[in-house]
Order: sequence, then structure tokens, then C-alpha cells
Amino acid sequence: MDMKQLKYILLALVLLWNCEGKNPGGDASVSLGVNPVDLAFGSQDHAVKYVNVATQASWTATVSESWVHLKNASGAGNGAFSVSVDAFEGASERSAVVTVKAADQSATVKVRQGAGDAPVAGALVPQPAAFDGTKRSNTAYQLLIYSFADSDGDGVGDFKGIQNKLDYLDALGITALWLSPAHPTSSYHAYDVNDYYALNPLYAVGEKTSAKAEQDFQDLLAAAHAKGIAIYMDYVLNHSGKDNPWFKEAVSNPSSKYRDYYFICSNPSSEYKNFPMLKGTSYQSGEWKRVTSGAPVLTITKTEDPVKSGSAEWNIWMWKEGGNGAMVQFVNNGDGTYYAVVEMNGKYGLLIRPKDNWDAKFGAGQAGNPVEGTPYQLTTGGDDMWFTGNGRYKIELTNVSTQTLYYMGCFSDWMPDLNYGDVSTAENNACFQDLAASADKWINMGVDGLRLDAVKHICGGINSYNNTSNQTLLDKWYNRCNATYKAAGKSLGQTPDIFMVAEAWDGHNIEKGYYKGINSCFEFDYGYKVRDMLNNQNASGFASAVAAYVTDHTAVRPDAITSFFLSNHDQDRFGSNVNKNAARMKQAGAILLSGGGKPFIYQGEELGYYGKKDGGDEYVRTPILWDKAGQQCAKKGVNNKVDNAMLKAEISVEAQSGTEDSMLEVYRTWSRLRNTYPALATGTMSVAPVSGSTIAAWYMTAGSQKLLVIHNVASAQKKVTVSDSMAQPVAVLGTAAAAGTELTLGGNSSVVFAL
Ligand SMILES: [Ca+2]
Ligand SMILES: [Ca+2]
Repeated sequence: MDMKQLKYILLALVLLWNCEGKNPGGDASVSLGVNPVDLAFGSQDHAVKYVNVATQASWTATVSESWVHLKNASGAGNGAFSVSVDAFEGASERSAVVTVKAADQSATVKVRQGAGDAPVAGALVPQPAAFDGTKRSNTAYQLLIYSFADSDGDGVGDFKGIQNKLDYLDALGITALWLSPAHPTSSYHAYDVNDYYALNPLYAVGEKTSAKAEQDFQDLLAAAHAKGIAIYMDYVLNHSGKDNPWFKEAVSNPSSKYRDYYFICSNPSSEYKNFPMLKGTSYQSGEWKRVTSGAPVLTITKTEDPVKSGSAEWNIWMWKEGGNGAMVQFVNNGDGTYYAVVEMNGKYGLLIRPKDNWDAKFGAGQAGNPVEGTPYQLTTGGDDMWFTGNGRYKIELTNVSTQTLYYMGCFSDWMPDLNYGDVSTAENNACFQDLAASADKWINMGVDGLRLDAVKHICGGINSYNNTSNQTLLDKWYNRCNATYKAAGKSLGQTPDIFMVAEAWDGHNIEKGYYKGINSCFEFDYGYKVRDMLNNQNASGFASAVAAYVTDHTAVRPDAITSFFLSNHDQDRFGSNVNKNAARMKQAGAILLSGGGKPFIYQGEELGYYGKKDGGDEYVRTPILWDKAGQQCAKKGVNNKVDNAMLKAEISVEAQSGTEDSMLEVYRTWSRLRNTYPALATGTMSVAPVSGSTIAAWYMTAGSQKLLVIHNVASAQKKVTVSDSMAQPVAVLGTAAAAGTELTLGGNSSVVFAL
């Protein structure tokens, strides 16, 4: 954003300070300051400028001339209004006066518009064909439900919030939303699913239940579809959450059918080979986690016995509130029961665990305090227990029979990997069928597609996995979901088949193999290429590489759709990758929206967000700031871990809407262009001869329609000779001027011609 606006806001604050108590002749409680007091526009100036108003009272702004236009021209308390002007052909300067009134105070702002700043000779003025309102592009938006839009004020994004902002997404030209996982979960990001058949109660408005969430979700589906916006759910096939009842039962009950939903065994180093799905992978000790099942009982009673501790295999870690901890070991009674006698004088936290297994923590089933004299059943991984006592207590432990098992959790101990049995017959596997049945539910409800998480690690773990098995499994999954989709007959997509995009996070040469199993994958190399091209100011080979990504994929399967993106929720944001350079961020958006494949815009990129993962993943998952005042921002969705230096008024949707050359308006313009021209929306990309060391240029062709796209990725101006006609410019980013066959592009400037 414009530094000028930031300056005005600071000045307004200063004015507000200065006006305190200084209000000669007026109501002592009312003061009024406006800033700036002089606005100058060029003859053909389309800019929207802002005037800040500092007052405690209601205020109104009016203007003396009809060629000046005000927006949001009244308010109560501190605020701002915008000023724009009509084009002006006159030879000398003209002026108008804006008057702001608050109570009995008034202030004026002079608006000037003058000749003397005529456009550069040959400057290209884009004249795109009118957008007919039909969104024909395939532009998707990666949306984080928890941090996009909060509609009920609890600080966490929700389905109604998304529904309320569909106009925003529609104006951005979006035709599909990839929603972050929507299922019940134990984390904020929700990649640990606790119930694939239900939706997260936090995303409901009103009654916070899964049932209400489902109702809100159905409303969202209907409203999105009415605007031609498809909904893709994020499906996590590699693992469930540790709190999923499937996993809890799998661990606690050896005869449960859910035991086979996971990789559970007593000795993984030798037994991992017995799992057919892990064929072709090697044992990775760090990816197997220990879990102890059992239900010891703890009883605390007052005693006068002597203080006693032992050296048995069970122990208690005790810590006094606000003080240090101490470990007390139990005495073994020899009959499978244990005890210790301790002195207490205040509130103590208690943690019970077997000595040989520090991973196994037993605590209260629900957060609580053991009641003196009452047997207390403990659970694995239970909540903290607190006991307040004065005097001497006997702590007895009974029912300590436990079993220690190992399960595969390649990402984390709270994400146990799912087991689909023998991949060659996975469609008959109970776990596969259960997951597929859950997907059927959502597809039948109207969901248009799926994004599949971490597909490389499904057959295997992080360090050792089997690409071929993964592709086979995905093929079975895709076919199963597609059959449901076709039977449901609710297609909103561009093809009669379901759209499914996989996160196969690897280089292009590995990633392309995954098209054997699924009709789309994210091309991670693309974002890196755009980043490097802009940072190195070197466009060599870019257009040919991007065109080749698409043809490589269609060679694997004719219905392939290449999904391009700049960055996602697991990466440093693209804005940070180009060192917050606004010109490069805008041009990256224009590049993404003017090439082949299916573009995904990541929530916040359209506003110029930046952020790095090193402070925590939350900093690349920042909520949308909807208003300049900062009241509408789902910060609690990311546990309030936000960068307030970035989340300033200028980066808000409110400030950028209608502001020419704002990041948002650039995205809107180029997205509208993509929706206007079939050649951009779904055309074929081929390298244009004007390509050069700093010039990325290509043709987009569909039927008889052909466009020439030219981006100067250098920060300096560049002149090139164009052999095609430059008679019909349809988009300009930055500055572009033509004279004969010579095209002059400013730094990080782009132009598109209709041929
Ligand atoms: Ca909410
Ligand atoms: Ca796995």
C-alpha cells in the first residue's frame, strides 16, 4: 500500500491529539481535523484518494463541483472518506472545495485537477472486451475456514462468514474454494480429523454443534453454487487424529475392527514388514510411537503412617503450584498394587507413569481433582490432576495392568497413520470403505471436489514411501469418489468428472507420476520458479517450462488439470519470498492469472500478505482483515498469533477496494481478464518469440482467439521489438507504451494484447 496513506493516518492521529481541548468558540467537547487539506489529481487520473477525519462528533462532507465524487461521505467519530474525479480535457487547472462539518465546526479540503501531466506518448490504455458476467476461468481460492471470516464475533471463522463474503470472492473472479479441513478436530488447523462424517462445531453459528455446522455448510454450498463457485473439501487420507474414536478403540480393544484401521503392533522394527501397505518401504524408528493402554486407579487418603517411597516401576511426579517438582516412587506391595506416603501443604499437580515408559502419562479422564478417599480411574494421556492437601497422605495405585503398543504416526504422535491393507485390493478394505463412505456423504450433499493431503506419505511414512503404491491407491480412491459424483449428477465443474487435486509435494518429475492416480496435482515447482524469476530478474526458460508442465501432465492422462499456485499454508508466503516487494507481488498475481493450468490464489495473497513460518505456522495463515478499523478479523482462529505490523488498515479489504493499483484491484482486474477471454481461461500456452532474458512472454490460444502475454520481470524499464500487432491492448500492469513495433515496458510491468 501507498506509504502516503499510512502517513495520513499518523497525521490524523497527531491532529486528534492537538485538537484536544483546543476548540475556540465552539462546543468544548467537539473538535475537527481533516487531513490532507489539498488533493491534486492528474487529467486522466483514476486514483481514489482518502481524507481522514478526526472528530468525536457526527460529520458530513459535501463538495462544490459535480466532477468530484465522494464516497462514505459521512460518519460518527474518527473516519475517512474517499475522493475521485472525472477525466479532464481542459487546458488549465480546475479546482473544487470539499467542506466537512461536525457539530458547529467545519474544515475544507481543496481538490485540484490540472493539465500539464498528460499521458506519456504512446502509453497503452487497456481496452478489454466487456466481461459478460460468465465466469469461464477455473480460478480457485485456498481458504482457511478458521481465519477467513468470522460472522458471530467469537473470533473464529465459520461457514456463515464464508457465505457472507461470497460477493467478495465472486468479485475476485473465483470459481472454486478449497476449504481447509472442515471436520471435528483437536487442533486449530484441523489436519487431525476426529470424525470424517461430521463437521466442526466451531464453524457453526448459533448452536455450536456438528448438526448446526452441517446445516450452515449446506447453506454455504447452495449460496456458493448459485454464484458459480464450487466447493472442494480437504481430505486427509494419510492419518486421522489421535482423539478419533476409531483410534481410541483400536488401541484399547485388541478385538476391535478398528485395530486394522491403523498400523499397530508390539515390535515395529520386525513387524512393519507384515503390513501389506508398507511393501517397498523401510523401517523408520522415529515414525513409530509408543502408546500404553490401561486404567490404573488412584486413591488418596489421609494417614498417620510414616512417609514412605520406594523404587517400584510406577512413580508419581508431584509439583507444588508455583514451585518445583519432585518425583516420588511407589512401594510395590507385591500383589500388583502400589503405594507411597507423602507430606503435602498446598496444591499439587500429580502425574502418574510407569518408570520404563516416559511416553505413557496417566491422568484424569477429564480435568479434575481427585477427591480424598474416592478411587479415581486414570486414562492414558489424561488431563492434569490437582490435589490440595494439608498433612500426610497415602497414595495408592491399583489395577495397573497395562499393555504397551506401537503405532505409526509419521507426522506426529497425534496423527496416527491410516492403514488400507493390501493396496492392490484396497477398495475392499474396511478402513478404505469407511473413509470413502464419509466422502460419499459430502459428495452427495453437493461438494464438487476434494483436495487430498500428503498423498506421498499414505503408503509409507515421511522418509520412506512407495510412489507406485500411492498412485494405485489414489486411482482407486478417485474412481470410487467419481462414481458417487457422477451418480449424484450435481456437476458444477468444467468436466463431468469430479475434480480432485493432490498434494504430492515433490519436484515435477516425481509429481507428474501422480497423475496416474488422480486428475490434478499441485505443481510446487511453479511457485519456486516465479519466485526465482522475479528475484533474479531472469525470465529465461520460464514460459517453456510452464507450458511443459501442462503437456507433461496431459501425456500421463488426457483429462489432467495442472494446478498452479504461488504459496500455500505450509510455506513461507510468496510476499516474504520476494522480500515484500509490492511490484513483484502484483506481477506474480498477473503471471499466475495469465498463464495455463488452473490457478489457486492463497487467502491473503490478493491483499499483499507476507509471513514466514519461523515464528509458527500461524504467521503464514493470517486472517483476512476486512475493515480498516481492524474489528473484522478472525484472529482467534490462529490463537491470536498474528503480525500486527502487517495487519494495518492499508492491507484491509476496505482500504484496497476501489483503490486503483491496490494489490486487490490488480488481482480483480487480471482475474476478470481471465474470466473474459476463453484463451486465458482454458487456452493452450506456447512460448512467444518476444521472450528474452527479462521478458517472460507467451501466447494463449483457444479456437480462433489468441492473446499475447508479456511480462517484464526486471525492475528496470525494458524496450523490446514485438512482431505481433499491438493494436488491441487488453491489460496493462505498471506502464507500457508502444511506438511502431517497439514496446516499452516499465519495471515489473506487464501487458496483454488480443491478436
Ligand atoms: Ca465464528
Ligand atoms: Ca502413511
